Amino acid sequence: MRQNARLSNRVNRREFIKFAIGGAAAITLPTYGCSTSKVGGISKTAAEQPNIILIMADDLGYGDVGCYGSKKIQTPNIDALAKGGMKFTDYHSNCPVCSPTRAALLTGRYQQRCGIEGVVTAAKHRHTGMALEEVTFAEVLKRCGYATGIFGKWHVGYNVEFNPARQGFDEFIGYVSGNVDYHSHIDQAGFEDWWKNFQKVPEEGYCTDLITRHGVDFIERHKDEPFCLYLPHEAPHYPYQGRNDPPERLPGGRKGKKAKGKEIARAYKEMVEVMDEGIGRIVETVKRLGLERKTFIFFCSDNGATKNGSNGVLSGYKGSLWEGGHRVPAVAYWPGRIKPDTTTRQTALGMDLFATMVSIAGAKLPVGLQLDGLDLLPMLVEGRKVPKRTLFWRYRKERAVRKGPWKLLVQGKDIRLYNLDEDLGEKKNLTQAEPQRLKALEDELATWEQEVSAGVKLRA
Ligand SMILES: [Ca+2]
Repeated sequence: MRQNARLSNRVNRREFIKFAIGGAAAITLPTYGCSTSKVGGISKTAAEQPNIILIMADDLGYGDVGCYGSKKIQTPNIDALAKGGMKFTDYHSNCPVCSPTRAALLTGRYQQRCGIEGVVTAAKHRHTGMALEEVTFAEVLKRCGYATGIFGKWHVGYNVEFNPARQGFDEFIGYVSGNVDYHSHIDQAGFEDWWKNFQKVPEEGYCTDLITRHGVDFIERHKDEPFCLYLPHEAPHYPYQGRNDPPERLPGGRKGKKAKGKEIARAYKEMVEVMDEGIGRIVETVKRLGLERKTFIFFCSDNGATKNGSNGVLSGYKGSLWEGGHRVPAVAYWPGRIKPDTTTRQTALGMDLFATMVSIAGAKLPVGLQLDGLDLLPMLVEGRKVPKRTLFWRYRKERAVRKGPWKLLVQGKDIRLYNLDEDLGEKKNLTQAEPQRLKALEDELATWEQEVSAGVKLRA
């Protein structure tokens, strides 16, 4: 390893060595490993490396979960994780839509740095995706001895060249597009989209149940070694289909029955509840195998709900930078490490999970890699405050900046300033009352935009 490598936003490609995988094209893995130093108060030896399970819902809103106040939807298993762990009230996805949130989650950096600023669409099968030189948490954990698996939605690259198996995941079963029919697994553009690593391998079953089943199987097979399981669920993203509903998308481009009106509300509730049931099965598996105290479980959503779901008291929906677009449910669970039944008001973002997982594993980052996200472990296990910072969102013509309780929201020519401690619903615009604060946040935004966009070619 070149210890004197120049620090750069991107890891220099010469830092990588080539590995062959299953006869397929070579993949690249960075040359780094594990640390035995104490991180977050935890001493890491290979035998003691905690397992990591990251479960993410798709389009689940701030008001769609029982412990976040939903009266319509029952989520006893997510609620139990919150009861036994920590519930976040100020956790955010990095973007109000799918692909950019996932790029940030996977890389621990603002998605703007890798050019995934919009949805990687299946519509035209555009040959876009997250570049392989981007370092994912799976690559870092794999190099540190972890078995890595992803079961569910990928959505940061449609083509095989962008497959999760080329981004550090030993095992991938699921779909690469933004959504599939829950039964036929046909994507929005009419293509079958159910993969086992590099191959399309059809599998019968309801999407949510398959994701759970493969997750349980992965835990059982890897119970004797450290593992990192990433379960990006489809629920409750459309198409709105319960377990016993007919397929909407049929082979040959034929159309089946599509849910409308009250059927959508009924299906939506069922979709969340089946996912919750699956989360219960994952937790039950961890307990049954005696892994509960050495397994960190994190649950979150990838963006806010659409109008078919609930964002609780928040304004706005998926696709906007109102709080409802990106403030989402999140729960961390780790018996013996995270104090039960706690609620944190600390602000956290999806991109923080990379640094947090690295810390939990005692892994080393490749030389030159600079994460934007922060390690949340000291906050999770020791109750420390997350260091003060300014956070940024950018999606289409919208920008948002958070600093403490203050939020700058720019939507085209509309500029608003809110104090979220006093006004979570973003009703009272304070731009007139706080001109200096407004100017300072605008300046920070301009600096950030310049910094993240330097040298980045937009891919999506
Ligand atoms: Ca989504």
